[in-house]
Amino acid sequence: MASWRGMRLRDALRLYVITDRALARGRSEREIVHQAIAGGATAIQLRWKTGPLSEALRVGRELRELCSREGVLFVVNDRVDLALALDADGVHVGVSDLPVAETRRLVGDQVVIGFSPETVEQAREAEAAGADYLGVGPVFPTVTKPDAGPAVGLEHVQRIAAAVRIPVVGIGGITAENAGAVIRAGAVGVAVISAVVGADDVRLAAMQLRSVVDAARAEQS
Ligand code: 3NM
Repeated sequence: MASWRGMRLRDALRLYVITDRALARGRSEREIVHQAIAGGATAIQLRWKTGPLSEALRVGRELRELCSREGVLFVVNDRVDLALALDADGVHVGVSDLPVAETRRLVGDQVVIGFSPETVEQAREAEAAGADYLGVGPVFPTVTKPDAGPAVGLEHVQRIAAAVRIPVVGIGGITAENAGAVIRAGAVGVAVISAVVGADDVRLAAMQLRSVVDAARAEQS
């Protein structure tokens, strides 16, 4: 598979669904991701915060296979080692992970690097260091990531999107009701956990979000 870096990344970031075992109500990551892709998810992120890495590797292999089969971008959160072991398409790092430049040195020039900046300055630095996209949030209040801090709002998405050339996705508290506003603020897509992973019907939730994002993107172009 050719690298996802470059122009096709903008389309791959439209609906970015992040796994969370605690919100899945007993459903496996594989089941959630299968349904999310069926509903139109364009990117999947394995987010593994607790539990043995051997289990992350097992689950990651399942998701890697599903994403490859469906032509969906597969990203690993935080862990460069896990991303490499899984032959992931991308790795997503934050301000307390390995810096973007070191991550780029480790993963080579084919792997997509996502970064979560807190400031416009960090966004510019990450772009210069080789990040391919930025995750900006929490756009709206969220209880899913207690340490994410207060909501930064749509204006912050707008400021960062205007300051860089790489694509931006909004994250945090995003639902089908507010996703259009995130796109209109300059994001190419939305990253969600609870709106999809926590939904009764994961496929339907993904379909609804995807159609809102696509409609808002069509308005912008
Ligand atoms: N990162 P939900 S907010 C994983 O602001 C994550 O960087 C955030 O979950 C950030 O869609 C967040 O349920 C949680 O609000 C997103």
